[in-house]
Amino acid sequence: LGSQAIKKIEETKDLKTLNDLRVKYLGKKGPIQEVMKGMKDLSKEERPKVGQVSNKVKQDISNTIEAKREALEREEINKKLREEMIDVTLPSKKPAMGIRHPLTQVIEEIEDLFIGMGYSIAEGPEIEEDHYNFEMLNLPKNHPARDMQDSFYITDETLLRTHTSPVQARTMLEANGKGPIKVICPGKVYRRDTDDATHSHQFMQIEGLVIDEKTTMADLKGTLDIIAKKMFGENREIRLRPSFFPFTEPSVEVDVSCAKCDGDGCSMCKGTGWIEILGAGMVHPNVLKMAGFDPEKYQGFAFGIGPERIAILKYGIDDIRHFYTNDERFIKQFNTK
Ligand code: FA5
Repeated sequence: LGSQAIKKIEETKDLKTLNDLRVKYLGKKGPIQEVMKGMKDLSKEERPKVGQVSNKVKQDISNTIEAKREALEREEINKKLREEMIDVTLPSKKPAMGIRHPLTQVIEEIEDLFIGMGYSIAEGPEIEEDHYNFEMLNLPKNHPARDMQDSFYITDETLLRTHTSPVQARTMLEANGKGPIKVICPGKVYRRDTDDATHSHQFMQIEGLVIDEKTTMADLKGTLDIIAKKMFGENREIRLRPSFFPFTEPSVEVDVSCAKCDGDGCSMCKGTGWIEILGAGMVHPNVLKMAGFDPEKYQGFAFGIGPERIAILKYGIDDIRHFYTNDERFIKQFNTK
C-alpha cells in the first residue's frame, strides 16, 4: 500500500489531486485508519509490529505528500514568475503626450510677435466691474452702444467682461498719467451672442494699447500690417474700414485680404476677398482724461483682436465651435511637435 500510494503521489501534477490523495490515504476513512481501528482485535505480540509498520507507512506517505506539495507550489510560483516576467530590454510604450490647443498656439504666436516689438503682457479679471468694462471706456449707463455687447450681468455693478478693453483702463490708471504704455492683454470674454459658425458666447480677445506723446493712426496701421504679414504671409494686406467704438475716435474695423481664394480661409471671405479680424482706433480723449492722462500731451491707439477668427483664417477652420467642443480628432491636427 505504501509504495503504491507514494508512486501515485509522486506522479501528481497539481495541488488539487494531491489533496484528494491525502484524504484518500490519510483521511478518517483511509486504509491506514482502517488498520489502526483493527488493532484492537490483534494479539499482544502482533499489535506493536503492525502499529510500527502502519505508523511508518503513514509517516512516509505524509512526508511524500509534504515534499510534493512544496515542489508543486514552487513550480506554480516559478511558472507565474516566468509568465509575468518583464523584459526590461524591450522598447517601452511611449506615454501619450497632450497637444497644445490650437487657440493657445495662435495666442502664443501673437504674444511673441508683440513681445518682439517691445510690448509687455497685462491681465485683468474676467468678472469685471461695470465701471471698467463700460464707464471708463466712455460708455455711461444707458448709453445705446452698450447693446453692441450684450452682457452677462452678475449684479447691477458686476458682469462677465464683454471685451478685454477694461484692462486698458486699469493699465492706464496704474500708470498714473505717465506714458509711454505698450501692452497687450489676452483673455477670455463673454457675450450673450447666439452661437454659430463665427460667433461663440465665450471667446478670446487680445487687447492692444499704446500711449505715447506722438502716436498716430499711421503707427496703428503699420503695427497691424506687420502682424497680418507675420501671421498670414508677406502677400497679405490689411484694410481699415471706418467704424464706431465709444472708446476710440476715429474707430476702424480691420480686414485682412484673403489669399487669392486658394482655399486658405476663402469661404470665410464670402466672395469679398477680405475678412474682418479686429476692431481698433485712436484712444478717445475722454478715455485718456478719465484714466488721468492729459489728452493735449498724450495720444494712443488701441485694438481688440479675435484670435479665434485669426486661427480660422490661418488654418481654414470652418466653425468656431470646434475650438470649444474638445473633439480630439480636431485638436490632434495641430500637433506641431
Ligand atoms: C470690441 O470688443 C472692442 N473692444 C475692440 C476694440 C478694442 C476696438 C480697442 C477699439 C479699440 P468687437 O465687438 O468688434 O470690438 O470685437 C472685436 C473682435 O472680437 C471682433 O473683430 C471679432 O474678431 C471678435 N468677436 C466679437 N464677437 C465675437 C463672438 N461672439 N465670437 C467670436 N469672436 C468674436
